[in-house]
Amino acid sequence: MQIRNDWTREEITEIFNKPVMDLIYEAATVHRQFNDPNEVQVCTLLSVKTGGCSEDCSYCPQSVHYHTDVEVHRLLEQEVVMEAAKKAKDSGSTRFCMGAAWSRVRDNRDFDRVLDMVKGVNAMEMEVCCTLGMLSEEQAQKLKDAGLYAYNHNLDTSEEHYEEVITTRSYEDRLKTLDHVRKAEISVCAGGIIGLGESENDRIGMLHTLATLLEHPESVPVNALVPVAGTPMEDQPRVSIWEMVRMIATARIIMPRSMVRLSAGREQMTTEEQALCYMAGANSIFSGDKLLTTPNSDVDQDKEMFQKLSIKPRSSFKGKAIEVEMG
Ligand code: SAM
Ligand code: DTB
Ligand code: SF4
Repeated sequence: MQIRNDWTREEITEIFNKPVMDLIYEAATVHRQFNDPNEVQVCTLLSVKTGGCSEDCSYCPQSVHYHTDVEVHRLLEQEVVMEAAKKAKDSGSTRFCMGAAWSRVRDNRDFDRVLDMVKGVNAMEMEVCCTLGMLSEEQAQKLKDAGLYAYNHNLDTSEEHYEEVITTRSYEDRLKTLDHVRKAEISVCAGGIIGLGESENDRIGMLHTLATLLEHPESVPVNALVPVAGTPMEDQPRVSIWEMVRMIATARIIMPRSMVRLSAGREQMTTEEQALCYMAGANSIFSGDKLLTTPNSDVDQDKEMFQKLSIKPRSSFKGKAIEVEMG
């Protein structure tokens, strides 16, 4: 099977709408052609700058536009970040992702400090990832030079549904940042959220945009909305396991080599529900009791789950981007 980036919307719709058993079977079949189905990568998130963000993403507890319980915190000190990274590594994480509640990166001292954090984590031999908002080509290059392995920037939803969710920046802006990341030869992490009041057609639209990028993102996070009190999305109904399975399985079939990350929303899921997601091709998770600001499954719970399912944690630096670099 070939990697394709010429998927049509109709083809993706047909896959997405298959009977669940056929869909999982097909996704699981593709998954084992490209990946070890018993391996899942464990990643850790750290919010290095929390709250007070000027964007109005209506799912996000860190936006200044909404009143939530999140406490604003300026950029963390280097030592605090290094300590958290060491702890993550010791507990088995192979990727460490630093998130900042910034709309965009600015060329200031805080950015220089983030570059130092990237250098520090890179020296610990973990895949170092950042998610800092919009980025210019020059800023992407600076991050690359500091040793950044991956950059996360989500499309969040379909182009059509986008303005129902965010009004302060455009879909085009998001795609531009992804382009800057790609040009700097940083591994791309881009996915979205389900449960934002979008239709199935919107979910298919987002997957279509991701799978028809010139190169697929090496990592595709699928988040289930974590509804947070005070945000406009606080009363959204919880997404069902079958909605997650459909997203993950379709992403796996159309982007066979990408890491598909079962991201936000995992805390509410049973081991059985998660097993369906791994069967459908999810092969990466965030572990640790906090995502950025919301609760998540803790490391011990996940270790127990891995044991039950005989899943091995995937080791670091096995992705395509690095193989290409070293080859
Ligand atoms: N400020 C940067 C940005 O938006 O690109 C980086 C941090 S932002 C919190 C990273 C991603 O987290 C968002 O793009 C969104 O997909 C996800 N996210 C934020 N709040 C969420 C929530 N309540 N539920 C699920 N995912 C969420
Ligand atoms: C992604 O797609 N999901 C992670 C990571 N990228 C940065 C973030 C989820 C955040 C959930 C809400 C919170 O904890 O604040
Ligand atoms: Fe800001 Fe990112 Fe939250 Fe949007 S998702 S409000 S850009 S922190």
